[in-house]
Amino acid sequence: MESFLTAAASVRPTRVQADWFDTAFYGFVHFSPNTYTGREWGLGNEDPAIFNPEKLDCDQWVAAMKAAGMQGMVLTAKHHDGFCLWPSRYTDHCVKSSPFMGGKGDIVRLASEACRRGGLKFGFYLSPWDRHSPLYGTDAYNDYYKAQLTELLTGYGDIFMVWFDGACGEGPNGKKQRYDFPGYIDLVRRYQPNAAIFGEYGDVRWIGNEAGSTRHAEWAVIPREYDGGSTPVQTPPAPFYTPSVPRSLTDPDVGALPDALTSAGLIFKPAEVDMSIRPGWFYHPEEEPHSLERLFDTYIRTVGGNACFHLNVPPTPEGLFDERDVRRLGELGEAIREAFSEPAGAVVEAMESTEHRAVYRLRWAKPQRIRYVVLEEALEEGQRIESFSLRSPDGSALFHGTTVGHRRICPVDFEGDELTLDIPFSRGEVRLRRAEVFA
Ligand code: FUL
Repeated sequence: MESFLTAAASVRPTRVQADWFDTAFYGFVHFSPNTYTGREWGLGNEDPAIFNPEKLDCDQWVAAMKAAGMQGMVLTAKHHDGFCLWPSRYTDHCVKSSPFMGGKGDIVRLASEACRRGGLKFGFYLSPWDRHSPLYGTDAYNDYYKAQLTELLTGYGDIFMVWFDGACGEGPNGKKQRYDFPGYIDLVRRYQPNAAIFGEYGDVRWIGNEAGSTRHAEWAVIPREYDGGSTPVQTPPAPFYTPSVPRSLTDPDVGALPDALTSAGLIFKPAEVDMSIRPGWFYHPEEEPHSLERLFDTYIRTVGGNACFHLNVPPTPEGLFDERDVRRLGELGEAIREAFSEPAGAVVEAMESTEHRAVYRLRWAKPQRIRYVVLEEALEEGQRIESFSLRSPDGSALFHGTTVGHRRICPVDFEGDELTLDIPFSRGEVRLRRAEVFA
């Protein structure tokens, strides 16, 4: 048991995963013929003639995302309808056949160039599920998909993220496809070794819902059973390994001790929270953006909950972000900047530190009202903290938390110049990267 805990405490991220974690908050852009039909899942038989974003302005997208504090953008290069936003050599079901820029346009190029100009990282989503391709459901489809993936990986500069959607429905001939994920992953590693891969076989996993819900305790170190088999296993099988425990990424206790202790071994695979600023992934004029309160709270629970936040903003049929969304993104960025603009300069002193327990004192220069405490573990050495509390000098609890990991943002309401961070149980010796308080 003790040796397994020691091994669990040292499960480490790859450099790609560590860089991805520091990207923290980035945007999603869902854009396709659905933008013109009002659907969420296109049928695959949409006429490319409907796709014509006459006022397309990717610089406007970038400016709005940057105002929110995002550091990257992931564009749906192809959604389930099979329509490609770039002029693919392998199909005519793409921008070539649309009236957009007289068939000479390339939205992947325009978006990636706008990102580079504006200082955002760029990535893409390429739906494996394709309701248009006549090859879908045959081995030839995997070749087609890989050829398209290669076009995107080699033609558009540095890619920070490739997002593989696990959705697998029927194609135009009623057949389902067996996706060659290991083959797709090989291509990403070959052409874009710095790209983080989202999906069952990738570096980053789905949190388990699309509503921005988060767990009581979020672990980046999880049983190998949640992975398709590509991620290196970093521990031996756990002491209570039980082959029959059923697991799903929607479970409430992914990676928690009962889950870890019954696994066949642990991997490092952190969670991404994907949600849309509106109810739909694609633009529907009648929908409104979510409230600032909901978005800000989601930011605190995701970026401040050992996950990354991937927030979708859908362009209108004209190719612009809706002014209502632009305004909301600006408000969100303002709220984030306001909350984290005044670090009190806390000095951290270890009062006690043993293999499984630690106590720290945080002290800052002048008494003031504190609204947030931000904690980070040195994740390159492993995720270790199981539970913690923040206490005022008189011993009263200000906040009870579980995991910390990449970052934990703790909302508090407290006036003073000192507090105690009490960690009653960690899987191994605690290593903090940062502990800071904000007025
Ligand atoms: C899902 C898709 O079916 C949705 O349309 C959307 O793209 C979401 C991000 O992933 O699997």
